[in-house]
Amino acid sequence: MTDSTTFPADFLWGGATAANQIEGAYNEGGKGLSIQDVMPQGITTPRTDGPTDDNLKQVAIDFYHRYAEDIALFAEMGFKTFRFSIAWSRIFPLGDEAEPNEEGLAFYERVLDECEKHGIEPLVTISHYETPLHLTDTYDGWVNRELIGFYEHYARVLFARYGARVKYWLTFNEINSVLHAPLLSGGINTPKDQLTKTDLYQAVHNELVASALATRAARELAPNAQVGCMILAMPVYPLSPSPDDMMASLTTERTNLAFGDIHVRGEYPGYYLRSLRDQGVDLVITDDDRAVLKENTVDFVSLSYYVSVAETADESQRVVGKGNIMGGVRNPTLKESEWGWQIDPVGLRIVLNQFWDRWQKPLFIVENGLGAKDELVEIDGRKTVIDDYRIAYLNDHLVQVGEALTDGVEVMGFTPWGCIDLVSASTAQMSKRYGFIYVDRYDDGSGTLDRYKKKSFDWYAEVIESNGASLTR
Ligand code: BGP
Repeated sequence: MTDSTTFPADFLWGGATAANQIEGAYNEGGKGLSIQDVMPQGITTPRTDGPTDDNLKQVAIDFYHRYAEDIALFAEMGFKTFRFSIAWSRIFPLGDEAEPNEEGLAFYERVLDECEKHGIEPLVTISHYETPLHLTDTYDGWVNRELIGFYEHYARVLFARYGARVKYWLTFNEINSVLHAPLLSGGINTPKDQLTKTDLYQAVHNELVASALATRAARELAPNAQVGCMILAMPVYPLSPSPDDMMASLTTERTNLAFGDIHVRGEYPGYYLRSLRDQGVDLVITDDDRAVLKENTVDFVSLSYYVSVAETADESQRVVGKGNIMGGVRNPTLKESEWGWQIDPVGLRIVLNQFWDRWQKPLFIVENGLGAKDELVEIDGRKTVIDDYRIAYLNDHLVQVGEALTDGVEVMGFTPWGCIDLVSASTAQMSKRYGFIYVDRYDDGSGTLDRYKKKSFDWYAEVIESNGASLTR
């Protein structure tokens, strides 16, 4: 039991998704292709030339046609907020057009109607791993400065159209992941092993400037909006107490923290500039860029959290494990999921405290959860999944959120990832399930797409209803 006052009364309980992983309808409604249409196996294989039939995301869970039913189920759980992304290529099929696609804009209007009907506050990601393919093929994605203008134009269209209805916006999903997954995160066509460090860090810079320009546009077009950055959070522990291991863990951790530092403080930290110099990276940064970054910092910091990692300066001890987009050195004290992601609830408290101490900005946990294999069973004539493992995972992480709140950290809300089963980002599987709602679809593309409530559905409804008081310590 947490104290009934642990979670603030306006805590935003909800769930999170991304367009490419739920919508399907990849070529309907005037939508253009995105990078996801050439990544049928996620980041596990090189991209294809064009769309292929083995790509589960072409149909995904058919949210494009079933959004009303799904949002009603979220409302039944008591969601206060729902995180979804807008598919850039639904609004600008190529990405570089002047005029948006009205059918795409109308679709998200209908999604917002359903949210409003149920009193659910939308939380919108502007770019979640779905760069229009044309921008990748023609411009090499974010390596090219021209993307800044295309993105700003896209963001302006969104703020003008939805600004009065959407309060919470995230500019780029897991912006720091571009260092590790350049195509997925930065729409960069040049294969990672051929990409120069200068091009990679120029892409990072271009995204950061675009994020600041979107923040400026929101202030102008949607004055009630709050704009947040989104960081893939991954605390890094020294593998041993040696100072060299501590320094190595700090250096690795700073590759993530830099993104928050720049979004919150509006300038490049000294350690980041040093690391660029050490790598021989020479960036094009204009005076205008510097001013834009400085003047348009974020209102809040959002984060995904799944795993912590370890780090060591001793090469002979570097046993690298798996993890969210980027892995790290395995921590021998932790257990791991079926996909090898190490499970560390206390790490969430650590990262929340660290971010709060560092930035003093409200924090929003917009992803967390356990990807696991589920078995659909029939109990009393009703199909369900007894997902006690998922309940335990989320319970333990939420208890740590409660601890962080008690530590004085300001946390705005919690939207666990894949509140309804969806296609995984890294491996593009259906069998890696996160949801409270089971979707009848399988890795071979078969399935009825019917929805079933898992045991965790009722559990989460009770957590929300009791504002966290029902959690088990
Ligand atoms: C994050 C992404 C999500 C999501 C999640 C789980 O990196 O923002 O899009 O999918 O991780 O990862 P996966 O789907 O690979 O299990």
